[in-house]
Amino acid sequence: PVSLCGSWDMVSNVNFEGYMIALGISLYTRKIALKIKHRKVIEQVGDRYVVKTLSTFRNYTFSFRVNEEFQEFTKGLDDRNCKSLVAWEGNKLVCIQKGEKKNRGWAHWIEDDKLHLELHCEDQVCKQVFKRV
Ligand code: RET
Repeated sequence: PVSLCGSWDMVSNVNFEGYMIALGISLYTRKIALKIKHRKVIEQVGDRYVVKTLSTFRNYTFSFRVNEEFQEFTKGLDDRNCKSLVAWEGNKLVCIQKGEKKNRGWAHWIEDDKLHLELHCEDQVCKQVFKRV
């Protein structure tokens, strides 16, 4: 598939609020998080991916190997521990985040030169689109 690597700037963000509420993120953090644009920086170092979500408010970075379960602590988001697993499903890079929250995970793919990210938790789905910087 097309490489996800590079720097990407947010162009749209649908139902981020619903997703954050499902995660139990505080009103204070939600108010700020809703107003800011995120930049996604995806790097590949050997067989390891590093994904950075950068903003003027807070950053969140994690890294993983595809098909290898890892311990994820969602520091600065909802501060939970997950057992996460990322795998390719066709052209989508799909993550399942097992933990306290049901049906939690995300998927990344490229469509029309844009980076798409769908985040889900419980019954909420957030859809984000990014363009190359
Ligand atoms: C920000 C700002 C502080 C509050 C919240 C944030 C959410 C970040 C999220 C990042 C997800 C990244 C994923 C990347 C996959 O490749 C923007 C750090 C809640 C939800 C899943």
